[in-house]
Amino acid sequence: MSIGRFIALEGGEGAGKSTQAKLLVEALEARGLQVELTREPGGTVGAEAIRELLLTAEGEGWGARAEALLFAAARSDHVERLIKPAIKTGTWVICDRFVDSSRAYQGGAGGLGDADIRDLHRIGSEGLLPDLTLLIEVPAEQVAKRLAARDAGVSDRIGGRDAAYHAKVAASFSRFADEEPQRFARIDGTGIPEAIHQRVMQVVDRFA
Ligand code: T5A
Repeated sequence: MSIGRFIALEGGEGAGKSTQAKLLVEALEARGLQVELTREPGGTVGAEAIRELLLTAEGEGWGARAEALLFAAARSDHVERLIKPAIKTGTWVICDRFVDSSRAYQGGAGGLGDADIRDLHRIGSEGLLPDLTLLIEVPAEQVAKRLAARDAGVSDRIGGRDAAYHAKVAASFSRFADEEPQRFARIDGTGIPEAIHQRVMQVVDRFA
């Protein structure tokens, strides 16, 4: 049995990650591959419960450190119960966000720094990294239009943070892609979903 691959999609709010993840899964399944689509925070029963605590539960919210720990705890469960077992049995895992989101949001925009987030990831998930990380990049003004059309001004606790926070998230992702070109591929996220999907498949075909 061949070993599976682990591909993460990353980017800011509304960049089109979920849309592209679904199209990627369909394309890989059409090739006869076994594929698991999952997301973060979430993917397992426990991690989905933590997602609720992080994004939508009523209450005063979390401090920066508690927030980072909760993301790391959710990821730990997701990695142990779903991602690693799937890869071992030859499944391709397509994950909508992974540790680079914690690095960009909690580490970069939230101010905790990259070293602490990496430490949490080492402790929680033995430092597992995707084989390939697709960074979908869309100018902020285009994303704002997409999200206004979809959400009518209602966003979750982290999505609703101000433009300066999200600009720091985008700058962090961009820096990660520059620093690790062997793992990251930048995808131009503008245009219609099918055109972006073609760009994704060009990268995946080179990698596979
Ligand atoms: N978070 C997450 C952290 O802070 N740290 C972490 O470690 C992790 C894992 C997750 C939140 O948690 C934070 C980040 C987030 O704030 P989420 O709901 O999963 O919450 O948030 P997003 O990942 O941002 O999900 P979104 O659904 O908002 O964005 P996507 O998946 O990038 O975008 P998608 O595909 O759903 O598309 C958004 C809208 O645009 C349309 C879609 O139909 C949809 O309406 N669209 C397009 N429109 C025009 N042209 C295109 N090419 C389009 N592609 C999609």
